[in-house]
Amino acid sequence: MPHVEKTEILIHCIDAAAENPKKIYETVRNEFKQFNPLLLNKLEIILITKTDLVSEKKLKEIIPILKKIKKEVLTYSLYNQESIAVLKQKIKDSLKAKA
Ligand SMILES: Nc1nc2c(ncn2[C@@H]2O[C@H](COP(=O)(O)OP(=O)(O)OP(=O)(O)O)[C@@H](O)[C@H]2O)c(=O)[nH]1
Ligand SMILES: [Mg+2]
Repeated sequence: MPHVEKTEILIHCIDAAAENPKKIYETVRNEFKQFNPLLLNKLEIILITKTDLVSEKKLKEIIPILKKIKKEVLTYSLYNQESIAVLKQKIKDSLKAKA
């Protein structure tokens, strides 16, 4: 069984610099659907990545676009320890809630 089918949770990473984040998100979801529609039912966290590489303005544009798709959107940067801690905690909480 492919790893993606075994995993309990999907972290859907979208580059903060993405020009069309909604389209990127939907492209991946469509690939999942074609591969195995059950993947669409899995827990999913949308994660905006590499936030240190974009302006505050860009971040303020991309967050609401993705929040429209899913209420909970997290941000991440390798250079932001707090964002990593929040992500880890969110994964733990989600898995606990699911169990
Ligand atoms: N500036 C910055 N660089 C990052 C960050 N996360 C990963 N990188 C760098 O981006 C490159 C690709 O790392 P990956 O772990 O593949 O990250 P990714 O999110 O899959 O990024 P891409 O492969 O570039 O799409 C490496 O050189 C990482 O060091 C981040 O938050 N900020
Ligand atoms: Mg990569």
